Amino acid sequence: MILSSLAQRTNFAGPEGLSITAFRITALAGGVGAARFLRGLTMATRDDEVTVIGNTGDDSVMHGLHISPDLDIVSYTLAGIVDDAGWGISGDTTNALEQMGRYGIETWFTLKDRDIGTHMARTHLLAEGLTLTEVTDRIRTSLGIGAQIIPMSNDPVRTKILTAGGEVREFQEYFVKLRHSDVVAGVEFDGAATSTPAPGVLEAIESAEMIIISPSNPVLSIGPILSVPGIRQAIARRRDDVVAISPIIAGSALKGPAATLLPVVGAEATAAGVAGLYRDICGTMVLDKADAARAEQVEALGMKVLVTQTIMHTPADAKQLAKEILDL
Ligand code: FO1
Repeated sequence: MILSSLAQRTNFAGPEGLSITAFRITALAGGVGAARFLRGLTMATRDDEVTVIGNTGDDSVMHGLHISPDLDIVSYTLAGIVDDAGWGISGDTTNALEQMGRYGIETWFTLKDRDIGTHMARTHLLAEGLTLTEVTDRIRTSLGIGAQIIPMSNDPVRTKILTAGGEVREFQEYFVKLRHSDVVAGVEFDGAATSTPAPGVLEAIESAEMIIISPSNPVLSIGPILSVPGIRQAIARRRDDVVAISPIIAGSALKGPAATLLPVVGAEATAAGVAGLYRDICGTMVLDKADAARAEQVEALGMKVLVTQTIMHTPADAKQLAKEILDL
């Protein structure tokens, strides 16, 4: 059975007096795909029952500012202020960046004005001695978000891309500047070996009724979270209560380089390949209808399978997907 204890659920009066059952859910999340799913999840259950463990492998210092792209993407999305691009703030302007460009400074990473405010605040608070956990919580509460959002670690873990040409790239250089055009020979998580999970991460995994691995890039987004010593082991102990949504549909990712990176870590570029990477930590895989024929292959790995529509065109689609997962 997927849910460890029905007794842990709490009932509360929802809109129009409906009684809704809330679940304590912990979700592992990367950027845009995860955030869209999480918006649906917080609509399908109570947002204060959701804890998000966010990837910080993409973090970077740009122009002296500490950027945490995946934490911000999740925060802006759950706050309802995210831009249509999936990152940044809707309606934001580029005055500061244009001014920097006049001084000959590289502007390939589009930091817009209000978004810069977030990065200035984060950098300022970190310099004052707050941890990334505390800063992320300040941003989340200030934006009126009910879900908990915690970084995977307060220690610097940085994703590095090793190219077939022998270069080592910073993540955002590979992802944004070069539009993930490199042939990738390997992916490393610098600092992971000596990092520790941020406060609350292991507790959120241990106490959740269900743990969801969002439809994020398994190599670049979920990989760094699992590289923090102790996290993968803690999730493996909850395997029966873990559900992962494949970000690969019919052999392709909706966004980003997930399909080309799976073979780099020895996995097939299919939903079954994703399942293979998660087989030790995940009891149930959610496949898109387009991959129904892969269900048997995934079941052969000892996993249960839910086949449904996983493409989220609208928040209502995301809510429906979340509801089907909660109904498991
Ligand atoms: N993604 C882009 O494709 N181009 C950008 O210029 C860009 C700027 C940016 C600024 C702040 C931020 O928080 C995110 C930003 N992203 C941008 C998204 C980000 O690079 C990636 O989507 C994530 O790192 C991968 O999840």
